[in-house]
Amino acid sequence: MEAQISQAITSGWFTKLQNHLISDVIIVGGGPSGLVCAAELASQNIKTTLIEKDLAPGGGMWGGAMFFNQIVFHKDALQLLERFAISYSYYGNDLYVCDAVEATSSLIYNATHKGAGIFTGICMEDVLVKDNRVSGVVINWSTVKKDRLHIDPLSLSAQAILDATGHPCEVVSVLCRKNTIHLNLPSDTIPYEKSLNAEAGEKSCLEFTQEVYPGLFVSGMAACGVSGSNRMGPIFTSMLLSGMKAADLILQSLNREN
Ligand code: 48H
Repeated sequence: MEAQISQAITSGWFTKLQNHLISDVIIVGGGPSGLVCAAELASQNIKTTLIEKDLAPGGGMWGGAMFFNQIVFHKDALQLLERFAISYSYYGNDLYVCDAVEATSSLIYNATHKGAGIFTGICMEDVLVKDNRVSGVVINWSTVKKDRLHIDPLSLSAQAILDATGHPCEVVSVLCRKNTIHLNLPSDTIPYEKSLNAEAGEKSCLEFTQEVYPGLFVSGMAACGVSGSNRMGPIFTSMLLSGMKAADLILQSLNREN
C-alpha cells in the first residue's frame, strides 16, 4: 500500500512535468494577473504552464491589505468577477468588496480546472534566449535557491513567456542583467515602480501590459515595475484586467507565429 501511494504521487508528478516541458505559454508567478491569464489561455486550449515559487499560488491576493483579507475592485472588474464566479458586494463610489479567500481560490480553481499545469515550490532563476527571443525559462526548486545550494537547474520551453512575478519583475530583471538587449520600453534599464497613487497605478498597469522583448510579456505589478509606474495599493481591478490583456496579446502573437 505505502509503495503504491508513493508510486501514484511520483508517476503522476513526473507525467505532469514531462507533459509541460514544452508548452505554448509559460507564466512565471501565480498572483492574480498570472492566474487570470492562465485561466483564459487554458480555456482557449492553449497549452499553459504556470510556475509558482511558493507552496500555493495566489501571490499578494490572500492577504488583502495588512492581513485584512478583503479585496477591493472597481466596477470595471465586475465582468471578470462574474466570469470567475467570485461573489461581491457594493461598497460605494463604484467600488466592490470580495472575500480574499474566495476570490483567490476561485482564480486558482478556474486556472487548474480549465487545464493550466501549475507547478508550485519551483522558481524561475533564468531565461532561455535564442535568436534574440525569450524561448523558455530555467527552473529550480525554491528550496535550492533559498539554501543557495549549488545544483544545476532544468529548463522549460514555450513560444511565449509572461512575467507575472509582481513587484520585483524577476523575469525581465534577469533578462536585462544577463544580456545586452533593447527592451520595447522607454528605458533599457528597469526603473521599478513609483510611490502609491491608486488611479494612476491602475491605469498604467493596464497600459504597460505588453510584449517587452520578443517572446516576453509583462502583466500586473511587473508591468508597473518595468515602466516605472505608480503602485496602486490594495485595489486589484487592474491585476485582473491586465491578466486578460496579457492573454489577448499572447493569443495574437501565437496566431502570428503559427
Ligand atoms: C516563480 C515567482 C518568482 C519566481 C515571484 O505579486 P503577485 O500577487 O503578482 P500580480 O502582479 O499578479 O499582483 C500584484 C498584487 O498582488 C499586488 O501586490 C498589488 C496590487 N500591489 C499594489 C501595491 O501597491 O502594493 O504575485 C506574484 C507571484 C507570487 O506568488 C510570487 O511568489 C511569484 O509570483 N514569483 N514564481 N519564480 N522567480 N518570483
